[in-house]
Amino acid sequence: EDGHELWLRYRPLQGQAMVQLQAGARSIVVPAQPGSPTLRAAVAELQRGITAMAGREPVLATRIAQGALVLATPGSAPPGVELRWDELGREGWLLRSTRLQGRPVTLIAANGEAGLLYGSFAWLRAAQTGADLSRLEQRSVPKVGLRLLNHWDNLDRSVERGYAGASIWDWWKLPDLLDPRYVDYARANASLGINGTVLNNVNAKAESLTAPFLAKAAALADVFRPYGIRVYLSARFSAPVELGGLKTADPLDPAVRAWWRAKAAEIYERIPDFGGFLVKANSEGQPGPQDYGRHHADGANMLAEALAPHGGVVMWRAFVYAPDAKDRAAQAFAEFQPLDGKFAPNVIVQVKNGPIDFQPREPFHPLFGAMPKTPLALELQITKEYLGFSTHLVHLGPLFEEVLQADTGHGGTVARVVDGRLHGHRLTAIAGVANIGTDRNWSGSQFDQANWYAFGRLAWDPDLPAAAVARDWVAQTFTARPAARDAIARLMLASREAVVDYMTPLGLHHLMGTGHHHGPAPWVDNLERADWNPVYFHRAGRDGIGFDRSATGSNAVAQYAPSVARRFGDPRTTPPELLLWFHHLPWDHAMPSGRTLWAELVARYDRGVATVADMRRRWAALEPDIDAARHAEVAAYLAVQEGEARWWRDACIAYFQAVSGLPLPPGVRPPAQPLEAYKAMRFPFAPGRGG
Ligand code: BDP
Repeated sequence: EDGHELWLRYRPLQGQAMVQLQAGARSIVVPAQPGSPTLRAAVAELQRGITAMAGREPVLATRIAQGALVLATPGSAPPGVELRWDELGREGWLLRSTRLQGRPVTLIAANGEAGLLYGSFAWLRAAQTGADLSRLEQRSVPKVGLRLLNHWDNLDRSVERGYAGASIWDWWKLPDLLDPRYVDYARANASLGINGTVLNNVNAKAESLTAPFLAKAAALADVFRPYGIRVYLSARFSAPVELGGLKTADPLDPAVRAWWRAKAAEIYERIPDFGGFLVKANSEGQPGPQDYGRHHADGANMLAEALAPHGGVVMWRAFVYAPDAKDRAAQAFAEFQPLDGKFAPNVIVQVKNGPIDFQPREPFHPLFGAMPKTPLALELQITKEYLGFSTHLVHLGPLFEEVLQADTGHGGTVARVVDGRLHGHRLTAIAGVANIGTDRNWSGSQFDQANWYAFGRLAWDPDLPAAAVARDWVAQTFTARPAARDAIARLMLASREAVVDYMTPLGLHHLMGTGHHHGPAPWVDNLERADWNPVYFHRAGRDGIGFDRSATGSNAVAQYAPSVARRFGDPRTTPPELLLWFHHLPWDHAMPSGRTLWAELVARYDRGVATVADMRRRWAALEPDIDAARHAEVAAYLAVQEGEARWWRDACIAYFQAVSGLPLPPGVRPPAQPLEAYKAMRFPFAPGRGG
């Protein structure tokens, strides 16, 4: 066991579960033989899973027999199948234990083959997680239309913010060599319902749009198609200049528009179901429409016009901030909100979960709910750039859940904005920045697989409880025995709050080391741009700590709906978790716990370290339940994490003590080293920048 099989391990079932499985999956009845590639993928997965879990291969049949798994669509359903097909939508599925022709069978029903594939994976999940297979009645329809991974993979196979080895796309050998991993990648994604993938980094090279690279992308698209996954590309806005030899990339220039139309036609020639473009423009030095005095909608609409005849979409990112902005957190709203209603119908504006940048905790982005005329996609980061890379066990399910369930104050949660229900949009999307690489375990650590998994499940249904998703993952990945399963899931669910505590408690943010974002560096104040410096974000001094985003400060809080702005605008009603995000407060500010702000800050750092120490103990106790190699790997990483949690705690306390001039609260352990020692640490080879 090295984690390579992800959650699709299909280990033999035990006891009653085995008896049920053998009785309920004797044969697979399919609508047509040999069927389309998607149907074949579904059947192959069922055969693989059942053979491995039940110890014998199910027969493929066209006639109903006792214990059959019957794959049915409206056109192919055997007589006697009665269900409300319209409730299943295009990709939804139904699992039902029933009787057909007097024989007990299990129905896997869907309107199309993608739904049959998802339903087959759902049935396998039910088997792996210990569901009663003789009494199944489950139905699920995805709430979000486009469920995408965003790979920040470069053409030289480095991965920006990747901590799991090199890019799995072997561009050099494509299109001639198709690594078998591509199929496993597609299986894993299809098992979660992910139906699209952006192959290349948002900091894009124009070369990805040249004929040789399009041939490579087309080869991947051919592998993924049977699994319901479409390929997308990040597009560099200045490509018409760099590739086309034009003098400008001005979106209003007819020659530029013609270039993109021709490029789109060329892409669809090779990839008929190409999904569209993801664009990072006028952000962190990337070219964009503002270079020509145009705004984001001009740029997005030009690309949308080129893709529209082919059915493609533009995902235009809202991650922008200017060096002179008085508050970086307010910039995206200021640039994008006024453009509501100006985007073409096939444009989705893709917004990060929070207004800064994938921090351990941020409030939800104020654009959610504030652009009713524009479809907004939620962008989450699965790779743990700011959360301890792949050496820290931080389960992101609760982070994703927190943003999805946040009430925007505009009449619904972020989930309701993103799934289109709040404002009646049919074009809907969720994107996750992938954590996948060439490591045997795919994600850099065993537990980081769970972040990929949680993303996929929540993209399909943003209202799933993170705790239930974590339990499913554990059951499929480690063990379905309830006691051990629940113990592991509890450990995962506590881990997100732990990282917040030991890195950036009480709403602090962006205290990480320069560039690579490894380790604590709250003292950094000398970077070229003010809004890259940790001191810009925490604003600690003798007088207190925190970024005043209330009416007395930057007033970024006013970008939220009035009810939310009122709550976050007053320190008395701001949840402690976000206090220093919105307020600058004196060190002796009284906290709900009865402690001063300074004592509370120290207590939270201590709590973070203590939680990690506890996670380590709990993991050690699970040794009998887990195979040796994976147990040892996780244990080694937890030891690293505990050491680094202490380092974070010590360095931050040493620094904040120096700027506040306050003594440590009574009984608190002093930092292990003097502040200067932490400041002197260097990590030139920390991973993740990748070009
Ligand atoms: C930041 C990363 C940077 C990305 C950028 C983005 O540090 O590498 O290019 O986000 O999302 O989090 O474009």
